[in-house]
Amino acid sequence: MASVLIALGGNVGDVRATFDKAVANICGMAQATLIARSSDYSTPPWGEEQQDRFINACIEIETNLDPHALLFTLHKIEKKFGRDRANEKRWGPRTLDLDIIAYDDAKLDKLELTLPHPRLFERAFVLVPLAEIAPDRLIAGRTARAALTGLSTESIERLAPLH
Ligand code: A4P
Ligand code: MG
Repeated sequence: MASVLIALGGNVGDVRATFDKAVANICGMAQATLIARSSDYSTPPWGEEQQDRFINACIEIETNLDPHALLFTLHKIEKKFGRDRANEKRWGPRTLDLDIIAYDDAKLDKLELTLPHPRLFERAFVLVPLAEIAPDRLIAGRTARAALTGLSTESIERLAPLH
């Protein structure tokens, strides 16, 4: 079984409800066990600032799927929840974004799949939820806890559980 960290994001529709369903789908479709789930966070839009705030979260799962099969499954789930890659711009609004942050200690450097995620350490919206569930896990030789010391987290807000 591989231990995998996945970042969830979205800013279109009822994102927190989408996350609940997406996590259930990930467990079902990737034959995965949910090991940990962070709180949901309200985060300021990064990259393209003229859009609504995002909701972000992180999960840890265990799965037997290999990294490519897992990515394929995540893309299917994004599509199921209204993601339309053909009609969106980079860093723009979306219903659901599922990024693989780390897959065990795997290293891959392909356009379609880079592991660990190449932009992870620039993004407080990934690191804050990650630090809640895996603060000291070594990813590319660094930890989320240490990486966060260099980033502003001022306008990131932890949301109370829905249920
Ligand atoms: N890809 C390569 N490596 C990976 C990986 N480790 N995990 C490939 C997932 N996908 C990976 O992804 C583009 C391609 O990257 C995929 O086809 C996959 O094969 P994408 O999700 O369509 O690209 P993107 O989302 O437009 O770009 P990017 O750079 O991944 O950015 P984000 O972060 O996903 O951008 N602000 C806040 N606060 N919160 C957010 O969640 N999200 C974005 C979206 C922008 N601003 C945000 C947020
Ligand atoms: Mg993405």
